Amino acid sequence: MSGATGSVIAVHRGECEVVRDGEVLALRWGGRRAGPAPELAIGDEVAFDPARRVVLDVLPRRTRLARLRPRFPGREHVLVANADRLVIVASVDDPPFRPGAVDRFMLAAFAGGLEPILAVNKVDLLEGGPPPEIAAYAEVLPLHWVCATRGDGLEALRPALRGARSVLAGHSGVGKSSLVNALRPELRLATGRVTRHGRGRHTTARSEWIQLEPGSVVIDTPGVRSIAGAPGAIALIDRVYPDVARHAAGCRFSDCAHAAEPGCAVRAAAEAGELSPARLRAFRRLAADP
Ligand SMILES: Nc1nc2c(ncn2[C@@H]2O[C@H](COP(=O)(O)OP(=O)(O)O)[C@@H](O)[C@H]2O)c(=O)[nH]1
Ligand SMILES: [Mg+2]
Ligand SMILES: [Zn+2]
Repeated sequence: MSGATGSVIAVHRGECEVVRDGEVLALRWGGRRAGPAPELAIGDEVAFDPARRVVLDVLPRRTRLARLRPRFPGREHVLVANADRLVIVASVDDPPFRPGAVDRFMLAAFAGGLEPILAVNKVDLLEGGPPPEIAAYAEVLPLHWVCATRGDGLEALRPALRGARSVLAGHSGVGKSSLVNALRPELRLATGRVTRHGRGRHTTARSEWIQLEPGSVVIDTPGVRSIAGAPGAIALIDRVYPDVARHAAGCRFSDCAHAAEPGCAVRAAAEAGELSPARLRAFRRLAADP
C-alpha cells in the first residue's frame, strides 16, 4: 500500500476532499475495515491510496469539537477534528451577547482538547464603554474586541491564529464569516442575515476550510445553535467558572452543587458580593444540563 496521508477539508455524502501538499483530491471510502465507512469530520487526518482515490483509514484524532447526538444517547457527533483552538465568536448586539452559549462552547473546547478564545464582534454597535458582563470574560480566557466591518482588533487577533488550526464557532449572525473575510478580503465568503425560517440564503451552509496564511487554517462553521452535551464535559466545569470554583473549597460538602445545600460557601460569596450572582446562575444552569 502506498502511504499517503492528508487532511479532510470537506465532507460530502459518500465522498470527501483531502488536501495534501496543496493539492486537493476527491476520495471515496475504500478501507478494508468491516462494516460501514467511519464518519469523517473536517480536519480528520486520513491515510489514502492516491492511485485508487480511496481513503484507507482515519488516523487517531488529536482533538475534537464534538457534541452528543440528541437522538442517539452516548454517540458523539464530531464537528471538527484536530483543531488547536476554538475561537468563540459572539457579538455585543444583534444578535445579543449570550453568556450561556459562550460558557457551553468553552466547556466543549476543554472537553475536546482545544484552547478557547473569545472574539466579541460588532463593537461598532457599542454605545458607551464595554459591558462589564462581557469584559469580565478577560479573567477567564483570552478576549478580543473586534469589528469585522471597521477592522478594529483584527491585527491583534491575527497573531492568535498564526501557526494553528482554529475553528470559528458561535450563533448564526454574529459575524464569523465576516471576520474571515476581513482577515482575508479576497475570499469573499457568503455573509448575511438568517431568515426567520433559519435558512439565510447568503450564509454558511457547511463548515469551510480556509488557509489564512501558510501554516494557519481557520474553519468557518455554520451557526451552531447549541453545543449541548459535549462528551466528558461536566468534569471540566471548574475551568469554565474559575471564579465560582475559587469559593467552592469552603463548601461543607465536597460535591456541593451550590444550589440548596447547607454550608455553601459559593452562595455565601454571591450574597456577600464577592461573586457575581449571574455567574453563579450560569454555572448552575450549565452544571444541570451540560
Ligand atoms: N454592525 C456590524 N455588523 C456586522 C459586523 N460583522 C458582521 N456584521 C453583519 O452581521 C451579519 C451576519 O454576518 P455573518 O458574517 O454572515 O455572520 P455568521 O453567521 O456568524 O457567519 C451580516 O449582515 C454582516 O454584515 C460588525 O463588525 N458590525
Ligand atoms: Mg457564516
Ligand atoms: Zn457550594
